Amino acid sequence: MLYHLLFPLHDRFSALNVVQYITFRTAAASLSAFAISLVCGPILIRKLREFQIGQVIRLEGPQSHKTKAGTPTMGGLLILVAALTPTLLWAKLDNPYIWIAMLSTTLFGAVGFADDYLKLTRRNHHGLRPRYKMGWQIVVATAVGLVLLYLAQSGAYNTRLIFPFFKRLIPELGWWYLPFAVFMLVSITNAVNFTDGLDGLAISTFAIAAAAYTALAYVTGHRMLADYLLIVRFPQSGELTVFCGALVGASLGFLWFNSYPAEIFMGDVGSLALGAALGTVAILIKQELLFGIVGGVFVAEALSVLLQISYFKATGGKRIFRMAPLHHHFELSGWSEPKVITRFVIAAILCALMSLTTLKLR
Ligand code: 57M
Repeated sequence: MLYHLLFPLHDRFSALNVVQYITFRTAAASLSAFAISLVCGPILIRKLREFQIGQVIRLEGPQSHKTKAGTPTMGGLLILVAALTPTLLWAKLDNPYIWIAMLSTTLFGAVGFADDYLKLTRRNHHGLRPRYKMGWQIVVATAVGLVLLYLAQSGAYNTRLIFPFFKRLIPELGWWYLPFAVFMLVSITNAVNFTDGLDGLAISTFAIAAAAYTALAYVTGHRMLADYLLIVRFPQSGELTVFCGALVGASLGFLWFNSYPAEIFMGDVGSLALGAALGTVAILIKQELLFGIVGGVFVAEALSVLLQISYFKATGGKRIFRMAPLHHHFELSGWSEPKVITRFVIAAILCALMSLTTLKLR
């Protein structure tokens, strides 16, 4: 919004010229998001405690989690406000990608909010029935996919699939892109959701992935860099750099309070929204499969669940891991919670760096 208000004045006030640069607006969005988090965080925590909106701990979980009962949850509301407000302030609002990213994030967050609300009112960890929770995620993801197909018809998007490392392998999926996009969006969202099981684990690994996508969005939208790196370029996708910058700032701000020992949990309203934000950006900048590297920690967490459940069913009750997702396995192997988190963050940083090197290794 500020771009549309301030840039027209740059003839009279030359300093305002700076608002035309994505880099400036991304930095401003990131800092604004961080500031909003730090100011609003304590207020929200106080309010959540006042209304006793606290986490119900699952009985079958690790014993060490029992002390977390009652921790204020639904902190994802803070993340959403801290990320969307700066995006509305600093991004060009005539860019359809910005609106797709914000709406997808908000609608997945709404599904998570409904789940959190039901858990709180029922005072147990059963929120939305799994079929409804998954069903609504598929409905929202399908809506996003249909909008992308519509944009593809007008040339503002394309339904090709980009493979990391293989610059000439870019098959046209056509209508098949719809189920692919739905699968990607729902899978990434649930992978982030599974990861949110230790203090600061999901938000810190998310911040690292969002930082990588900030760089990827900038390069994808930058004429010279995209051509030099032979990346499928959409001028519109560059503006997503501002949205990603806001996500990074909001994540670091939430991590301020969610770091061990957590004063607040994000809840499903946060984990589903963050997963959708990452998945939507990955799809919009045509770096869908690269998420396998950028979000390597999320992929490992989700795979550990799939392997654990499949093996459990196949062997009539045996387990591969002490407990899934993966972070619980290491917890039950004797690693302290901060040690699990720190080592997962190190892995996330390595994944993000590797993902950026793939731009050149093609
Ligand atoms: C998301 N939610 C946390 C918090 C957070 C199929 C199965 C793998 C599903 C999975 C599951 O239920 N995942 C849901 C994980 C929960 O966190 C809340 O949920 C929100 C995110 N959705 O914001 O509100 C607990 O995680 C801990 N936590 C922290 N710090 C944080 O900053 O300590 C969360 C955030 C919180 C708190 O204890 O209560 C969760 O774990 O439920 N199930 C599991 O993850 C369970 N695994 C399991 O059952 N494994 C089985 C099979 C099914 C694979 C097995 O290994 O055989 C584990 N999680 C828990 N208890 N809590 C184990 C049982």
